[in-house]
Amino acid sequence: MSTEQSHKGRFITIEGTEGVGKSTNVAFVKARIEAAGFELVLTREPGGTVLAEQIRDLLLTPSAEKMSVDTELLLVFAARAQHINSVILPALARGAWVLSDRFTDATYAYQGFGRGIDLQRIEQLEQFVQGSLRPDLTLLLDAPVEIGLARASARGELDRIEQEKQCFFEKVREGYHYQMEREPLRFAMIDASQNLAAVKSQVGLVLRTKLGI
Ligand code: T5A
Repeated sequence: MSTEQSHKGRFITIEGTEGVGKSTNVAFVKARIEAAGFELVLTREPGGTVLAEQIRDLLLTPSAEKMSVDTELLLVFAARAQHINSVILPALARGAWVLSDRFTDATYAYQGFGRGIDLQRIEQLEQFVQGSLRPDLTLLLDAPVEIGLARASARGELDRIEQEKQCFFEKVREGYHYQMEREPLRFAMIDASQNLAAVKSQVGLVLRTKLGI
């Protein structure tokens, strides 16, 4: 299926640094969309298909061999190509809504700002892999890095990327802010440092005002 094909469903992404509460809030957003009567496909990146989940394992499992930043970037986009063609485009084409826990803004934030890869190179891959496909709405859960890292590390073992130093995640957060400034209409920023009830209430308000659900 061509990535240039227009779609009927809505494509929503949820983003943020480690442990800010993306997975926790995804369930809430899913329930709101389904209550409004739409079919919802819930997915995530890297991953979302059997092959793309195998690439996710390569990306997140610590290894004795250091992964080069270019390898990391290409693996992220390889997984995304599989995800888009097997899951996202077919769902949107039949009118379903798609909610993805992370998408390409994560690549700008982690590989661009975090690893220092030229943003133009990411733009080229974005165009190549996605064509015109972009999210309709991106919920950016934003909180000081130390809050999210404390929540994530309370869960136990850290994956390859979670093992990075705090300064890496500060750059990632800066990358998300940069993306939001570039496309303020697509983004809605949520203060994820609040308690969960307050975060959900802010997310609910965004869904009402931006999507009418
Ligand atoms: N990646 C991904 C790239 O480098 N490039 C890319 O292009 C893409 C797509 C993916 C990794 O891959 C990288 C980024 C990531 O490092 P992931 O699993 O999607 O990994 O990302 P993580 O951030 O690692 O996911 P987490 O599960 O750690 O974080 P979440 O989903 O943000 O947090 P969540 O919901 O699991 O919550 C963490 C804990 O906090 C509690 C929850 O109950 C949970 O225990 N919590 C709260 N506690 C208090 N107050 C609140 N408001 C709370 N919200 C949640």
